[in-house]
Amino acid sequence: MTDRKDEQLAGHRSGPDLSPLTTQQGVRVDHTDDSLSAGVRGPTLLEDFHAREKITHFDHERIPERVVHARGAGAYGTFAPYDDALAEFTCARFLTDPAVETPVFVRFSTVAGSRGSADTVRDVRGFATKFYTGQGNYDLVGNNMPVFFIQDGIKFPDFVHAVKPEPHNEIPQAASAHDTLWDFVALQPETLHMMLWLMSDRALPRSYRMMQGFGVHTFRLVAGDGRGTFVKFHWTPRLGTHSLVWDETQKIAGKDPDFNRRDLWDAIEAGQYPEWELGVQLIPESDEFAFDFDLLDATKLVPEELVPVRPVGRMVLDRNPDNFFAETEQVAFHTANVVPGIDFTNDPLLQARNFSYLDTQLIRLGGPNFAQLPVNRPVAPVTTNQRDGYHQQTIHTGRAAYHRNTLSGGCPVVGGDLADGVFAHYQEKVDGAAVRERAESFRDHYGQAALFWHSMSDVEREHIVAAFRFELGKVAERDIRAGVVGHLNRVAHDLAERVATGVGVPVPAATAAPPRDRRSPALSQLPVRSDSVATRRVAVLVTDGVDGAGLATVASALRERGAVVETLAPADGTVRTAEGDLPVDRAMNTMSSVLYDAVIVPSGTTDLVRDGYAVHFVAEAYKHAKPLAAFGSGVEVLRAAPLGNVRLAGGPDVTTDRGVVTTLAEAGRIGDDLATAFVAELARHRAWERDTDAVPA
Ligand code: HDE
Repeated sequence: MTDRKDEQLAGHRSGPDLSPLTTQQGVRVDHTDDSLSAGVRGPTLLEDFHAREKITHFDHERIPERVVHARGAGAYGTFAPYDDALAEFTCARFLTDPAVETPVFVRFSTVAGSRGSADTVRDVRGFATKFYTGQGNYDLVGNNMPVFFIQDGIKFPDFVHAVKPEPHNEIPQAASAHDTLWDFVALQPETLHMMLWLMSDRALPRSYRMMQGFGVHTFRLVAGDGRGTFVKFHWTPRLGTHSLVWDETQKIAGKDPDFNRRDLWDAIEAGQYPEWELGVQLIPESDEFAFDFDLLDATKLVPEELVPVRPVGRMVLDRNPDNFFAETEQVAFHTANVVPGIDFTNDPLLQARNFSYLDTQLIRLGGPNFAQLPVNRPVAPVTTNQRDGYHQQTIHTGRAAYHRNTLSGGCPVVGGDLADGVFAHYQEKVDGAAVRERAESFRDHYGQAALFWHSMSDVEREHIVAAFRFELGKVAERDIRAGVVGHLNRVAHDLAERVATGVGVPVPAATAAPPRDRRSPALSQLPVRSDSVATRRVAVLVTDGVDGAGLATVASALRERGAVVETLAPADGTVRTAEGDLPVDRAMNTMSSVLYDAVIVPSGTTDLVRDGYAVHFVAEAYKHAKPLAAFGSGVEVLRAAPLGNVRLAGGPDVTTDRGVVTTLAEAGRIGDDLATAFVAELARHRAWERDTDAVPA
């Protein structure tokens, strides 16, 4: 389906066609494999303009990567509000007119790694959306976590220098487990709340399609009459919020460093379009001081129990870019790209961002005309008095590029108000002495860190402790480890104790900490709130003799519900079944259990008991708490794997134990009951109740 943005982009596309090779000047080329030289073994001649142009362009192909968020993946789509319910708060038409479908481009990213780093590292994920609205571009440049590391943008260079690879040896790549980051954390308790999020499962998203997004700052909606309302933006994925486990992410980083990118690309190509619901928390200006934290402090969230999230509209991503560089690399987001009806607050982090994005893009995209790049162009008409500069694409006609003029009849005209769709800054009275001082209301760094910790389920807490143990365990300086543990002790003593014992520093004495009984259930990813198995990837291990009919029953039940089912055999090609040859989707050695959400072993595969790769596949999936199913003699493969004391079926009845679904029913007797039980486990995502400590995988 095309929309206004797509139509606009069409004019810039240059497809593969049957035209002959030319130079940049359009001159046809007779030869491009050998340089022009003086004699076949002689020196290359300067006269070879084609070779020079070809090499020169190549020499200049790279642009600087983003200073943060360098690694990303993007897609186009649309957004539409459900109704006009926000109309009393904002005059932004794209949020209030359900008849308006706004084209969007979204770029997801990791933060610390370079452009070529792996997708599944422990990190925050960027979630940046450009809305090409009829009133100009609006960029919601958010993350998948609702808070941030620091309160004031002046500390951003310090923070980024601490988290990026260390300057003397550029190690480690895309990893926070090193001394400089934790040195920074130990000395800046304002980072603590975000560090708990970073150590949580949120830092290991299963898919960009299964992540929440947050605007982070408190922004302002502005009604046509100039009234302001504070707002926090939330994106909620339709497929639920799901994560990987740490061991799995590290293995994926080697097996498929493009895991999240590929997942987004493949889902869109397959027509399984990712969707998010946009929600808002609205806070009247009269409640600005109603909370025990400051709304302008980006290290704090507004608990959903205090201010519920109101659903506003739906975003669907349905088209992959045509060219990564032209679109995903050259897209330029900016927090200051706002449209009438949306405005800023005095959040000192936001204020710094409003400076930084344009500034960085001037160098990254090579001059002041990057808004003319196809992906960045608004669909709204653009008329400025800005002229010239590198890479100017527009031929401005006329003589008067200044305001006020008579020579162009006074055009372009200036004026109007919000009600006319003209941006007018929110009128806030500002009065204060110039000071370098943090507001008293920004002082508490432990309260919401504790709220997060106490809102987690047991398994999520275990993961957080394991993450701290891993990260601090990689820190060489013991004093830094102890410093961080000291801060954790002020969040919750049990957290500090569990981390301290793992990283070999003394357990500090219990000290005053925030209340343990404050919880915000919305912060936990568990229990899983979506019962969909759509787009879940299921591996079916097969070999010659597999029960093709049983496999077909289970596979079709899964496919009907939108899951992706792939058959993996010791070798590519086909395997023999009683019903004939069955095509194999992948050779097992090219894949790994970590690239799937669940595994099935059908009947007739007992040969796999002697295949270490297959047995490891099952054991590793079990270790990562993934659903497993086996039927008939396929159960033997599960028995060969070290699955602890998990209960397997002793007869034809379907047995489910800790996410493992089995039956000894043989060929022709596999019914819907197996599929139904397995689908229920798959919808649960992981069987966290499993004790997998002893499983060697
Ligand atoms: Fe960014 N950030 N940021 N950031 N940020 C950039 O802009 C910056 C912050 C976020 O896919 C840069 O064009 C400062 C918070 C995303 O292209 C840069 C501060 C949040 C992306 C920059 C912050 C973000 C960026 C690098 C502290 C979540 C990727 C290249 C004051 C709400 C956008 C670029 C994309 C990118 C600056 C803090 C999200 C340098 C100074 C908080 C998703 O301008």
